[in-house]
Amino acid sequence: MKAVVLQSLVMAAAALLALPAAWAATLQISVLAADGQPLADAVVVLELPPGSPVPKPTPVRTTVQQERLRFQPALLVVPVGSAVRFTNIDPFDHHVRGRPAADGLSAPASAGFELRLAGAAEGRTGGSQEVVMGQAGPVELGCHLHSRMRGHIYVADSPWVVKTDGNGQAILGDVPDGAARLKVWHPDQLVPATPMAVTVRGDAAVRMSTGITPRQRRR
Ligand SMILES: [Cu+2]
Repeated sequence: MKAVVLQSLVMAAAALLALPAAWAATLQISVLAADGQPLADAVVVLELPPGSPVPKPTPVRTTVQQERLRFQPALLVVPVGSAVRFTNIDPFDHHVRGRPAADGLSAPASAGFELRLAGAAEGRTGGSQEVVMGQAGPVELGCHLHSRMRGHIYVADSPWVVKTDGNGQAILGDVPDGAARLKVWHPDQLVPATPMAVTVRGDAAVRMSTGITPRQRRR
C-alpha cells in the first residue's frame, strides 16, 4: 500500500517537473477586422479540448470608473469570480446597468445588475459599488440616465485570455503544446465568430481574420 502511494507521488512530481517545458509557448496573435485592418479591443481566448486539465484563473479586484460620460476602461477583461468596483467620478448621477451581452439577442431582464451611483461633489466622492463577476461571458454596461454610455466586461473562465492593443496585437503566454481553439470576441460583433483550431508547438505567430467591423468604421 505504502509503496503504491510513494510511486504515485514520484509520478506526480515527475509530471510537475515536465510542466514548464510543455506549457511555455508564447503566441503572438494578430487579429484582423473584416476590411483586413488591425482590430483593436478584440478579446482572444484560448480553450483546450474538453477534459484537458486547465488551471483556474485567479480572480482579481479592479475598478471601472464613470468619467465624462464614459466607462473607463471601455473594455475590461477579468477572470471569473473577480470583483469589479464601479466608481462615479462625474459631478452628476449615473444609474449603471450590466447584463449579459448576447450578440444582438436580448438577455433576460432578471440577469445582470443595477447600480445607482451618486455624483461626486466638492469634498465628497461619488457613488461606488462592487460587483462580483460570477458568470463567464461578455457583460454589456450601460446607463439608464445617459443612453450613449456603453462599456463591456469580458469575464473569462480560461486562464489564457487577452485583449488586442491599438494595432490588433496581443500576446498569450504560458500556453500548453497541443490542440486548442482560439476564439475572438469583440463588442461590435454581430454574430459569434467561428473559433479557430490550432496546434501549438512552441512559440508561434497566429493571424486571425474575422468578419467584424468595428463601429467607428461602419457606414
Ligand atoms: Cu450615466
